[in-house]
Amino acid sequence: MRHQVCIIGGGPSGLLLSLLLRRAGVDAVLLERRSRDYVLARIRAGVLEQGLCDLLREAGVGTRLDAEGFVHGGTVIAAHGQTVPIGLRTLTGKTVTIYGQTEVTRDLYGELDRIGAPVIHEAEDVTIHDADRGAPFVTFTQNGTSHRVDCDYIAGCDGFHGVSRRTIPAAVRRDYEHVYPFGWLGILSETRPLHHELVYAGHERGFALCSMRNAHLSRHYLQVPLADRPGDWSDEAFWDELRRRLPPDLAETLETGPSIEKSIAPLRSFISEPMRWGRLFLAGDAAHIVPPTGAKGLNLAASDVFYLSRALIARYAGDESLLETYSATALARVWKASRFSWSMTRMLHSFPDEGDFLRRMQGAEMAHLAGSPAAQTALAENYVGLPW
Ligand code: RFL
Ligand code: PHB
Repeated sequence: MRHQVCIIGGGPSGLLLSLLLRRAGVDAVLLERRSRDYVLARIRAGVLEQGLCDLLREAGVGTRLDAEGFVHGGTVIAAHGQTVPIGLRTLTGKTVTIYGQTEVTRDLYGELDRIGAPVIHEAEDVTIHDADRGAPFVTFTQNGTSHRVDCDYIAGCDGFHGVSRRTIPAAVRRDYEHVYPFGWLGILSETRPLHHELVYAGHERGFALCSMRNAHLSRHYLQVPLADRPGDWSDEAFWDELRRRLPPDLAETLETGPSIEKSIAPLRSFISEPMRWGRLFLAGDAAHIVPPTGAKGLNLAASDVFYLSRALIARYAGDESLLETYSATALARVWKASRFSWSMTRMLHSFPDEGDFLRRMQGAEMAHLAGSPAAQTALAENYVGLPW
């Protein structure tokens, strides 16, 4: 088969790119390794920047987001005895929207189906050929049959463990990585959210986050040692530990109940440069990973997709210049969002091996945040998302 663009990976990056390209008349096929049910069972991000919401509307998938998403004009940072409300709307004029990544993915699949865009599931052994030459192609197998896609460009949207980044030769690629000595244990429960805003809590026992999906569904996280397994944590142990890490007045109001999902994710900062090799372009987690503390992963994937969709659409209108600058443009924003995610992680987690000095520095940082509107504004402008 022949298509102008072959997109590898059917997570939010690949799906959104496919839809934006189709809307502009660029013909793209999407190859996803897993079944649709598997992709839709993954529970991940929940905080969408305004830029991502606008892009979803532009792609024609804003209806349910606008009806069911919760617009948040603030967030709360609590640590070292201080509870600091960050007025996102007041300080920046912008908001974030709570709408699960699972729902974004479901909406994107629905729209791609509706317009008849080609999405191929359970594509195994996806292999990229000749990406550094004029006529690239991608091979894969499905139900034991081999297939070949000839194309002009390949978009590597296949996440951190995908094939696209690894296709770029080691001599060309430079990876920057920082692995944190802990993970996040997350649970989903049919309980009332702790507070009307998200609460990020730093405590000497470790970080905690109280988030939500809707008025009756909460998503909470605890910092845990890397060796822990979800089965090590009973629901009761989770709630007890969460209560200990929250400011006492908030802990008192915590509603508890059985978990309906429980998982642990390791934390990592990772950036691979460049995001382009010949006719292969990386987007989203395929090129970079941030720790979830700043809620930036999905949003960074969206800004990559914004730049890449614009560049490919311009190319088919006769202008290649945006493809030439794609990697540098995307990476400039990636580094800034990675810095924010890293600094939020440093400020709010417990680093047992780093001793009292770091703990006092974290205290000083919280005191500065509590007393300085400028510091609150800096946090807010990063949290709502830097301009694209
Ligand atoms: P994905 O979602 O990993 O999708 C990649 C897709 O590629 C497929 N694939 C392949 N397909 C074909 N051939 C291959 N060889 C393939 N290898 C892989 C995979 O099956 C998959 O379907 O990457 P994408 O699209 O770039 O999207 C990135 C986001 O999923 C990710 O950044 C966020 O979920 C990160 N994240 C958060 N981001 C936010 O912006 N706000 C948040 O609040 C937030 N919270 C989170 C998060 C991530 C978490 N985890 C578990 C990593 C909370 C958590 C707990
Ligand atoms: C979530 O709701 O899953 C969530 C919210 C904020 C974060 C990370 C995850 O920073």
